[in-house]
Amino acid sequence: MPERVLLVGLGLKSVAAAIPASLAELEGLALTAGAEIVGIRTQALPRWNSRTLAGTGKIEEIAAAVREHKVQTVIFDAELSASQQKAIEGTVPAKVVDRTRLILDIFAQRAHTREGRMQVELAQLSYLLPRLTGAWRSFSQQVGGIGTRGPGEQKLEYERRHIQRRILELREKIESVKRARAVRRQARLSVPIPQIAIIGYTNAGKSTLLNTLAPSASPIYADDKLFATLDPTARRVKIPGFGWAVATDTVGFIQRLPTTLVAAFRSTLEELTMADCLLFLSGASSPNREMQERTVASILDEMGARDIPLVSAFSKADAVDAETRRALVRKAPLRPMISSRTGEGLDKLYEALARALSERWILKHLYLPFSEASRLGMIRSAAQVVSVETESERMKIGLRITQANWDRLLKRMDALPGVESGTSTK
Ligand SMILES: Nc1nc2c(ncn2[C@@H]2O[C@H](COP(=O)(O)OP(=O)(O)O)[C@@H](O)[C@H]2O)c(=O)[nH]1
Ligand SMILES: [Mg+2]
Repeated sequence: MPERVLLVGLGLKSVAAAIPASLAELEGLALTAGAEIVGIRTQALPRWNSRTLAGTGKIEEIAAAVREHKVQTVIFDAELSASQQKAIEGTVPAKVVDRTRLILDIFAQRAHTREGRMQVELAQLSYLLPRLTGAWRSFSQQVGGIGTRGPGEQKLEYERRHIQRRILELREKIESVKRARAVRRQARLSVPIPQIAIIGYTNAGKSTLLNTLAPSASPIYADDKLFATLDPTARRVKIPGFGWAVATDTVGFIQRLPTTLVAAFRSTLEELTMADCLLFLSGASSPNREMQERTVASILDEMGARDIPLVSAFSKADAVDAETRRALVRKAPLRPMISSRTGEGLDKLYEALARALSERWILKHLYLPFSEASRLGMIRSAAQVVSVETESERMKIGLRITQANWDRLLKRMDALPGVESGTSTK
């Protein structure tokens, strides 16, 4: 059962125009965290109320909405201090979560690597430390759900000094994990199927696209050990003109990412550095698109993901007006303009993905005598078998494989009698 959530958008009157865009992002984040949004309240204030951030009347209105709609959690599109949260929870009979805590919750759900989990725990504990008040504990620990998940959760019982010790310990461990990262990347080279990471800002349409490309709800090869460590959002996608790939839905970029969460965000996103291809979606009609594109490019650079083939696409083509569309096409004529809703442009997207993946995943073939047919299993663990033809005494096996895997495979096959190999063009 999704958690019943009320969103609260707040801002100063002087910048009230920014409230809706920020709220739209908060909504996307809340949905990602598993919320059912049952209401939204906003307030543009002449000045902040230092006790409860929103005005007293607004807090009472929120409390009434909470009772009426059986709201479990109220998410504020703002940062709340411990005392503000306590004061609000004094009037509003629900768990009160601020923006940072919501984002931390998503990171906790999405961090799969060891470093990612530790970075998120570190950020959670750093968030928690100044908020270790009676009110925070009693409320949040009892109810659970959004804002309380992840590795930090079981640590809440620790006293302040235990948390401080754990923070130091995490900092040290993260350093040593970082040093081991290169080794991990090496290990991934042997995976026999290419990986596509879908990246983009929250609400760009990443999850919807993944569902469109791979409509079955089942994740890839449920029983295949090779994929046991993969992100649970990974899906097998058939790319016409190429073959199979695995696409994953990465944690979304966030427009107003609190600086305290930058490290946790980066490490949660880290997995994309192991992808064979990045698929970058940006909403065709998104007002901040250019700024977002620059931010993504610079973060990819910093993460050392520059050499990974990048396919960019404009999403939600069905929702863009004709004039904006013309301008986008003029600016980036080769970039697919796609819609998960209407299916527009998906053929162009497949073509672009096939081209990008073929850079690393090349076509090769092997002739294998029937007497060596038992080697097929080994071949499949290093390559994608795209065709098998039989000739008189042997099979011609067409493969999609990385150069590194090919070299490794040949070393193991070369000693076998009757094996021949070659590069295919088509
Ligand atoms: N009009 C339109 N809306 C879309 C399309 N794809 C996704 N959306 C909507 O955009 C919102 C965000 O989509 P989602 O896939 O959750 O974005 P994510 O945060 O990048 O995973 C949802 O309300 C979707 O229904 C599309 O092709 N056209
Ligand atoms: Mg999503």
